[in-house]
Amino acid sequence: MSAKTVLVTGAVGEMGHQLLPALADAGYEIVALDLAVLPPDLIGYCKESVETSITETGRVRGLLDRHRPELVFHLAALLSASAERKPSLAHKVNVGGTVALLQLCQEQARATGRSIRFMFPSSIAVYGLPDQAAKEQAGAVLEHQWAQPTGMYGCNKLYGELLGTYYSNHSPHAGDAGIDFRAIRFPGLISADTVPTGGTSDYGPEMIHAAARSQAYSCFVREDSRLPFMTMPDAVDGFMRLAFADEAALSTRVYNIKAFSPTAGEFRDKVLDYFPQADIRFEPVPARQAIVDSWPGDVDDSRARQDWGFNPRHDFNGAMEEYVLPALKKRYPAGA
Ligand code: AKB
Repeated sequence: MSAKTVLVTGAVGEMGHQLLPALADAGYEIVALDLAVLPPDLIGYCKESVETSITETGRVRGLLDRHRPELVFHLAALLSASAERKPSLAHKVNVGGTVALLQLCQEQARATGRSIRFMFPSSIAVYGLPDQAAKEQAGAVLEHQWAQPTGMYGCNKLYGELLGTYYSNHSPHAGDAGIDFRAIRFPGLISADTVPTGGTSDYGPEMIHAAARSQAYSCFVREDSRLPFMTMPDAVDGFMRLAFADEAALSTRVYNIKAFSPTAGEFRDKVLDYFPQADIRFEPVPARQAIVDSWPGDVDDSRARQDWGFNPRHDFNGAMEEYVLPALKKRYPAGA
């Protein structure tokens, strides 16, 4: 049993591409699980990777039994847009997979006498603002406000938060080692290395990547639609910082974080600053617009800053100048 083993579920997703190198740099041996085959650039970080669904509890148990991880990053999930298209599958994966993994982790903690730190990527999707007026009036939403999701993904993630908090507070027998659950409600994430799929906040990164590839882009939300965002490096840095924070410093198990909150029109303007020829049109898709309108235009992340020193590197300008553009010029040398 390795002294420092981490299990990453959904390792092939957008966050996994940034998280696996960060965990390797932190000295962890990585066990990865995903439906998809791990690509060559990630497989080298792993001591074992398994192509399976998180709902295959027997295979997940086998991974845990073989490696006894002390840390889990549970990324496997269907995102918001996919969850609206396949609500039953979303519930099965996002809730069923999470419950099963929490139970397996609790069993392992009891058997080994060693607690497991369980990192859970929640989402701004857990918030539900009833209309545009309420969204504008709410401003930067605190963790205890407006947690009334209207989408399947938001319902799944809110229940995941509640379950993880329950398992952190309840061991089968008093004094047993158990689960140390910690969650972040991630905003829209901008990765220069991958293009998102299945999310509602995807319009931000999609717009940037389309411009870098000299492709026309039809934005599926209105120009005035506003959401909180951050870059993927800041998101992973924040997740790692929370994972290694002293438990005594945490005033809650669920935190907001973000870096900037532009409108889709401000995304367009920023993209045109760097890609003046970009062809960007706004053609709202009602079902996707409804989700964005129910999510907060901004979140208050003062608790994360106060409890464990969250401090993103990239503001909106920095996101483009320091992170996205240099990476896109390498990724799309012809178009960028
Ligand atoms: C989505 O758009 O579904 C995700 C999220 C904000 O959780 N990127």
